[in-house]
Amino acid sequence: KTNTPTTSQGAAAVGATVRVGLDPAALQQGIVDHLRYSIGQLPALATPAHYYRALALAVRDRLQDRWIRTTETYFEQERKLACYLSAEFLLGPHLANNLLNLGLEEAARGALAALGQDLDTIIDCEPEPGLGNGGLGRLAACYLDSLATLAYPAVGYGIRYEFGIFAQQIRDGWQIERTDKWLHAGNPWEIAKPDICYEVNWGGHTETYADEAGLQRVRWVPFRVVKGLAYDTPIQGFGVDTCNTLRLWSAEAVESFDFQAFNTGDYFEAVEAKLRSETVTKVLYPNDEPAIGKRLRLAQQYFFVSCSLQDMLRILDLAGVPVERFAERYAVQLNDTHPSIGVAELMRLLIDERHLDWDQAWAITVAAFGYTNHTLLPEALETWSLPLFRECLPRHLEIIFEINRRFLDQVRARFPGDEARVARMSLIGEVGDKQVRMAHLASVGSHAINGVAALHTDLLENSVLADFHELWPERFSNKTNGVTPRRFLALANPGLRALLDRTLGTDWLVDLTALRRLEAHIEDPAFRSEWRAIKHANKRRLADYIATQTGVELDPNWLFDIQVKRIHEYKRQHLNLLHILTLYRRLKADPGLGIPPRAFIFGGKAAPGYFLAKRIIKLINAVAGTINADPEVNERLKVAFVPNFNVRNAELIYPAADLSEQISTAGKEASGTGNMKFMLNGALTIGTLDGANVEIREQVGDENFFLFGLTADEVARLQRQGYRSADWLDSHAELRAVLDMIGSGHFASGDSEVFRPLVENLTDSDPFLVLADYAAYVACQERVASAWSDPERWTRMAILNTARCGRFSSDRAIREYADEIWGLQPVAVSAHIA
Ligand code: 8GP
Repeated sequence: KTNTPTTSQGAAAVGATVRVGLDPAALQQGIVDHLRYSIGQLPALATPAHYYRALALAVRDRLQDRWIRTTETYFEQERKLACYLSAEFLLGPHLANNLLNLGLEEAARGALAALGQDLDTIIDCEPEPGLGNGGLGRLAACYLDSLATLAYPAVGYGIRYEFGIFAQQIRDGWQIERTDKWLHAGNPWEIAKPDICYEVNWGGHTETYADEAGLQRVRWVPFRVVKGLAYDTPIQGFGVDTCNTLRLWSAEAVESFDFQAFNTGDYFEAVEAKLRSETVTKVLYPNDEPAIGKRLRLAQQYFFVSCSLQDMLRILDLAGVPVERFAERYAVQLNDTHPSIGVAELMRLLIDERHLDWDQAWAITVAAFGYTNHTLLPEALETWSLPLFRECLPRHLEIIFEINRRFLDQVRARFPGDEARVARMSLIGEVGDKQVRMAHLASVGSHAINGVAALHTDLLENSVLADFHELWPERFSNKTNGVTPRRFLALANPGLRALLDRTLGTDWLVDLTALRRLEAHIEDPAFRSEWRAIKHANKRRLADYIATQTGVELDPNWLFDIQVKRIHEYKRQHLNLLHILTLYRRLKADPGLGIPPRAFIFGGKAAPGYFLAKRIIKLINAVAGTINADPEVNERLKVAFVPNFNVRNAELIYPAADLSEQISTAGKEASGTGNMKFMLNGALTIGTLDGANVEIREQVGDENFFLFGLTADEVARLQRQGYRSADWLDSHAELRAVLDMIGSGHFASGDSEVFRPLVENLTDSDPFLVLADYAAYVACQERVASAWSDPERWTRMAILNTARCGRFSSDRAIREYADEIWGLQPVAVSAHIA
């Protein structure tokens, strides 16, 4: 074969159609080519992991034209762009999701089959990008999916952590953390963009100088400079050509050697400085709620926010748009306070680097930013000690002082003489050591502030941000969370997806309210029995997974009662345990007791430094060990702890649930999103009036929701009056007996020490009112048992849960953000793909 220019052009042209063709033959060719040219693997020796990478690359090729066309369209049409700033994106595996969104599932299955491979095995080879802790990070991922599906111009900006959330192992009942080396075998989904790179300063001091026009300006002389490099991941919408970008920043040293140090002979100091720079994006902080106030965490936040804002300014320059129009072109959403340093950074960029005056810069900043709050827990509200902040970000502290001076003047003008209010609202807290209050910075610097469920927004307006609400009521609104039905129904529950498609058509995938039409089938016994068969198969699938992971065998005919989420006292996994132990004691006392058999399934990670949360995991496993091995009870009760709860196994867990445990202390869970994923898959909820549970109950009807417990108002009142957990103990012999049993070492081979801190926490202080809600919870679980004993009734209720979950689609939530906060219009993208 001669290698003349004509033949190689011809080959390129043929190659091009092969690269983008959506039929099985083209995809097969793509896989074979990548195996050979990108991976260099002999077909005879290729493992499923090799096929995974080859298929992923072939799928990415098929995203590429849409991706480029999408970027081009936004640029040409000069449209406003939503920039979602988040320190976490808990994406979960990409392959299956991209196949679904591109309509390529069957083609991929066929192409692999022709190569003697099985698609499901290949999908299982993908390491999970776990760049988030829990709710907030997963919400960001659902929102990216909806933004692309609804054709909104948007970019996600975040951090490319080299190590994501730790992998959890259970050893002897204890949580063990293992580093998550998700990039170990490379990441076929991302494209490095080494030319998109910014310098980020750190530390040092500021100086004033006069510019050419004699104007006084400020210069920041940093102690250190780090480079941020862009890595882009395509976010393909479902059933559209829109393919948006997730841009994650990775830190690099500016120079690989500090030559000064090198010349003076301190080679190790030079290399160490390089390592320090690159440490910035090394690892995700594994804390779910509490803020930690660590320097490296501030460095991460500032690093990714600075890169992102510099990127926005560069794109504006490329488009020839004057910087004065920044807020017409960008809506910048702060996913909690982690990116809130952006308020001061945009001011710095506009004033120090673009030479705008203060008022102009401030008007742009406030118009551009929106702030979403995700928690009311006081320990989660971010503050930075003033000395630390000054040392790291000296210029930003000056800017924050000036923002504060002007802001407090406004407060004084509005509320003359109210110095207590001024102190409460200040961006600088003066209680104890001085701190910078990031929620205040975010609130002052944003034109829109929102909570994530109706109750949460209400509480936000009346407690944590009450003063701000009084000053600017028009800035506040609620945006109840939502979840993507593509991943959490279509991908997670193929059986139900097929039934829905057959019964309703496929529009539910992009209009979740279409599920309402299921109600017409609720009285059809054949439909109900099909529904039950699907649930049964999902339970079988989960039982198999649990058996291989833990050795615990579960019977799919039992009630699957599931609580999966981060382990936290306010989420009250221990309340769930108290119920299990109540049943255990009752059964031991009366082996003939008529209770329906139940499998209690838990999953979730504890922050590595959270002592009580780790004890709760140990207790769950200890109880599981005792109960599962006891023939007197193990035909009615079993307990399993699924290790390493993550997006991948979540997709097995939600569809298998009969009962969803949403039992947080009222007023503590901002929204919850797991509650929505369970509902979507036809689980019934047992829950308190907390977070989005309130709205779930409204939608599904109170007769289809198991409600118990104190309300947020009652909780607050009780705590004001001085809650004494001992009072609850005195009146409940059964509760006392259960606590004594835990304390006695019954589940720990007689060791009475290991669970003492947990028991004493409940008997002495019980900060989350577990004991106060115990009796109501146990009584409510009896109503669950009685409903379960009528399978036809239960099935009707389950169908209604799915039918009425339309409100909880992330598509609905994103439309609300776009219309009410961002002023964003969808932009149709046409990829012109042959
Ligand atoms: C969570 C809330 O706890 C949860 O109720 C809500 O559904 C979710 O955010 C999404 O809005 N908060 C966090 O995940 C959180 O604060 N994480 C911080 C560690 C980042």
